[in-house]
Amino acid sequence: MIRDRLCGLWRGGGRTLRLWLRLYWPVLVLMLLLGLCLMLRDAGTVTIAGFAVLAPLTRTIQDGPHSGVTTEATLEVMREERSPKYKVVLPGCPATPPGLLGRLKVVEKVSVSDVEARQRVVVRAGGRWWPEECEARWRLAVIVPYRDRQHQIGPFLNHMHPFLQRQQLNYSIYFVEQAGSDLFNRARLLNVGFLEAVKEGPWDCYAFHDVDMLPENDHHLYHCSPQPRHLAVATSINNYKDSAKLPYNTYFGGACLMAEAHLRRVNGWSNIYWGWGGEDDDMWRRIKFTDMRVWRYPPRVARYTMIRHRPQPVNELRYRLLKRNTGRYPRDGLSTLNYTVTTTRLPLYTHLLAHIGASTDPTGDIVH
Ligand code: BGN
Repeated sequence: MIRDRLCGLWRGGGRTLRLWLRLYWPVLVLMLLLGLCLMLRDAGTVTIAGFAVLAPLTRTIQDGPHSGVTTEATLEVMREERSPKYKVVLPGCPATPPGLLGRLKVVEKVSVSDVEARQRVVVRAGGRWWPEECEARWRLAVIVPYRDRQHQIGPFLNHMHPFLQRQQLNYSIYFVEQAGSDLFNRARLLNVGFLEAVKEGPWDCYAFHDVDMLPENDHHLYHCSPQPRHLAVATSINNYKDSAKLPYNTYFGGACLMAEAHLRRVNGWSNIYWGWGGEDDDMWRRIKFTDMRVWRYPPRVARYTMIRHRPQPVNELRYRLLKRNTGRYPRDGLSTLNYTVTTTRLPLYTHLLAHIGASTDPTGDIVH
């Protein structure tokens, strides 16, 4: 009898369970799925954006805009984002950035602290920035050599940060200041900037940019090109004449853009040009000599304002050095440069104070 009762209860319970299951099975399935997702998330394989993440489309931070970056301010963010719990799914940025303005106004008088007030919230320490809404197409290091031009740093940052941001680049700005009072050696400073930036790379390309050259049109994209690119094609100082049409059509000064491979191929810039002039012409010849070609965008987009300043002492030796430059490049450039540098991360740029030797010091100055 007891057995019959127990069997009845069991059968009754079975009916209730079946009824319950028939009514609530979707809830059960959902709970099971939820549990599974939580387990996978803890194992580091499920990402943001809900469940609909396809494994082949995910890119870890190691490949993303923060890769290889070591600025102190970003270290904490990187540590957090590099943790295996996170993967970021971002679409690639469009080939033509959507927020470009076209013609721009250059503001020639603005202090660094004014720019900081506006840009500090978006730019990371050391002048680092990348778009949050998409994966940048290009990583760019902007290298700016200077000395005694403090008043031009404000206008440069004021112009270039928003310019590069509208172009959705993953970039950093390095100012390389020459220590001491010797003649200015722009090319050595560019080499120093390159070698220091490489350590924080990888960067796809490098803009070698004078502090007084400001682009007037943001359709002039600072995207890498298959060949070295001259940027400052039509400048205010030349009445915006197309440098390709000037009698002196090998002009490569003001600003240019090169990939790491381009620069390594020519062994960087020559170290032996002290004082104004000639080092950019030397680079033009290196490019030609190593079978590359200089590309330029049309002058209506590649327009630059040059902020006026006192002229620098010229390099009287430049014609002689240029005459002898053929074939010298393997013995004069990145491979022969000696320098020391002090690095400071400022809110809107990385400052490199470079000791690059003296013009009388023959280090690296092989002039055959
Ligand atoms: C050139 C200089 C360049 C300089 C431009 C600026 C020389 C060497 C002799 C050809 N070159 O004349 O270094 O960037 O002017 O306009 O002086």
